[in-house]
Amino acid sequence: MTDVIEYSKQGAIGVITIKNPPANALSFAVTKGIDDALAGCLADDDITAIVVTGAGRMFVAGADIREFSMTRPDDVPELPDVIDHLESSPKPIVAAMNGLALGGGMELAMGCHYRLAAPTVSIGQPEVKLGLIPGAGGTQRLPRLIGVEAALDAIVGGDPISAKKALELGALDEIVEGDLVARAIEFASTGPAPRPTGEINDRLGASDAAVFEAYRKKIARSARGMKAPYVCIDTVEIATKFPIAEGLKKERVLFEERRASDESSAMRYMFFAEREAAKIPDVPRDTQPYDVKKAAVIGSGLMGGGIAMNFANAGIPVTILDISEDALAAGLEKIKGNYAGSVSRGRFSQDEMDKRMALIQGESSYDKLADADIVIEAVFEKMELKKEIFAELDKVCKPDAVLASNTSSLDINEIASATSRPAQVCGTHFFSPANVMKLMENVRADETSNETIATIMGLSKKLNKVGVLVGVGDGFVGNRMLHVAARVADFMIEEGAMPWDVDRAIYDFGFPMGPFAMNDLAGIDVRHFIRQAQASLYPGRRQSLVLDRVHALGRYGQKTNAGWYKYEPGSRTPTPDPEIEALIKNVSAEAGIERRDFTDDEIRERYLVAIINQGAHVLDEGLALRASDIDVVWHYGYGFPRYHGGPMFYADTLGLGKVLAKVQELEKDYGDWLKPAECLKRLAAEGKGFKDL
Ligand code: T1G
Repeated sequence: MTDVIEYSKQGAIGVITIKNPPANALSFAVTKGIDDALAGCLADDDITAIVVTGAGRMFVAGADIREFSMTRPDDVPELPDVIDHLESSPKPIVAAMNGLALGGGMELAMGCHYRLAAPTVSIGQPEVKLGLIPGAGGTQRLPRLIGVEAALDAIVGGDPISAKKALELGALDEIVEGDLVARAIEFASTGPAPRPTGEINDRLGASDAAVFEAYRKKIARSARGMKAPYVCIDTVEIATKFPIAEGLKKERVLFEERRASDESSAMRYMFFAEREAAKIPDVPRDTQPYDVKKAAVIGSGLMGGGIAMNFANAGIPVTILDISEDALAAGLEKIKGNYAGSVSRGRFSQDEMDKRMALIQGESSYDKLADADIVIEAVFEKMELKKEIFAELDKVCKPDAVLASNTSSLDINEIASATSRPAQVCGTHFFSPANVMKLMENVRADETSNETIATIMGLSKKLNKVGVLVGVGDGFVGNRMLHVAARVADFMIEEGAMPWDVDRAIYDFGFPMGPFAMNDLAGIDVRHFIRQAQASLYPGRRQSLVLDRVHALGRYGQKTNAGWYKYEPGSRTPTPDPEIEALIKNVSAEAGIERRDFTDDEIRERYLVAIINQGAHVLDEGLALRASDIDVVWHYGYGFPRYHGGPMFYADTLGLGKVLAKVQELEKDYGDWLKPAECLKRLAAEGKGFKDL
């Protein structure tokens, strides 16, 4: 017995319990402990059968991702070998799956001969979300249990499967209400014959190349830029072509290749980065947050409606306040339309929609907000208007209500000054569309209390968002960086590229869309308004000429069927527009700029380096706690491709010396927009990366 593996004898049944909180990850110690306990059971003539289970809320959440970059000690067997030892045991082995069985955890369960599970269990092979493939038999045994099609869905998609569905598919033998281990012992005591999963071939079906080819086509869009999803398909196909022993060998080779890939190191980094973001060094984990049982949103526009939907989706009653009855009615109608769309797409039932709609109340008078635990203001970006609203909220809301602003860049300290409760004032910057995008930039103002911070960070999780704590500064973190990169994109089209050239290059890097298509979606008028507000912040710097000209034509983007692109009425498909091309060329000529060609690589490099350098400035100014927080912001706020990590991780892979040299080159063209950040210069000089901060 070790401190991570508990062993006990229940009559003639050996019970091996994994106790490695918080996730029962298969660390080196756990892997060795299971193998040693199994060997003990096989050597003990009194033991006729074995039960393997987990302590706590999980069975096993997978191999220990933290150890992937470590060297396995000589006395620790490889996980696939331990699973082979289980499978080839002459004594029957029953997995008593008390909780989540993911990755190596599901592979461990499939090495057992039978699988009994609690009703709350989910199983899955989420390795693909780490840029991996299952590496301990999952691609070879799961198809044998549940068939090729279901196995492809599980392994290529990586999503969990409920116990009920897993039982239907054949991955489980029984769902046990009540005492799971007792039932597993009883089942094992009946002396079932060992049933090696690898020898079950009747569900595999013939190897039909067309099935796999079709699956490769099916994932082309979602797997763009990635390799792991395709290698998952290849390895499941191997299961249909080779006996288990050979298939396992081939799987292992392909797994090691994935584990060594940049794609996987980036995705493993992001797994921990988003968990790290939830940890605020000077806010103890046991800080008591305010209870959020009732919410309110001020403003029933696109953002206010989207924010309100998040609360309803989480089962929290929410009041939307708008002093305009018409705006309120329109806002509620928009929410209803959004939910109806989800119902028509089969995402949830009409009954579920009705439940969520019932949680949303429209009101026009502030006194209805007296019992709200949190109020999120989501009105137009005018400081005076926001201060009036916060002063009113301060009067009507209960003393411990949290008052948050959804502002995308305004000074939360100034907003807080309009209240008598600055400790309970903060920012909660949702990204549009607020009911879809997962990022919440939670803004800590000078006097925001630990309790308020704990409340909004906990609320992010409750709303199924990824919360990142940021400081007060123009654009906070994400937009602070985007604004510079967007200007560099503007300058490049004034110097020779076209919007569709820039968008192609940035799309090919892995973003869901390029900056100009994104601007057409969010609205050129919005960006133009922000630019005007910012003009005083950056005196003397080069300004984008072309944006003003497009805005002056009333081309605001999709909302006007014309922006940087043109759009057929009702269509969201951007089409390059000769009118824009002519306008841009005129702007260049008027500015005396001699246009030149840009390669896609040069466009990508300039755009990304602008993001990276501004991220370094954000760190210098203390607006983000860590470089990895910036990466989380960029993945969840702007779709930075996870297989490149985030801008700061990606910069480290390029080498900061190279990045700094490019920044210094661009500084010649773009002045202070590309002034090298202090931490970038320091790290580059020391031969270090942002990970060393
Ligand atoms: N390895 C190491 N640490 C892990 C871990 C893992 N597999 N899973 C969770 N943790 C830590 C996590 O970092 C956090 O730590 C704490 O546990 C609670 O996690 C051979 C090669 C299981 C759905 O991809 O998806 O098996 O921050 O905050 O929200 O083929 O954790 O408290 O210090 O996320 O309730 C495959 C990864 C691995 C599953 C629970 N398995 N984990 O979510 O808690 S590769 C996975 C998750 C593999 C085999 C291959 C989630 C969860 P800390 P949490 P949660």
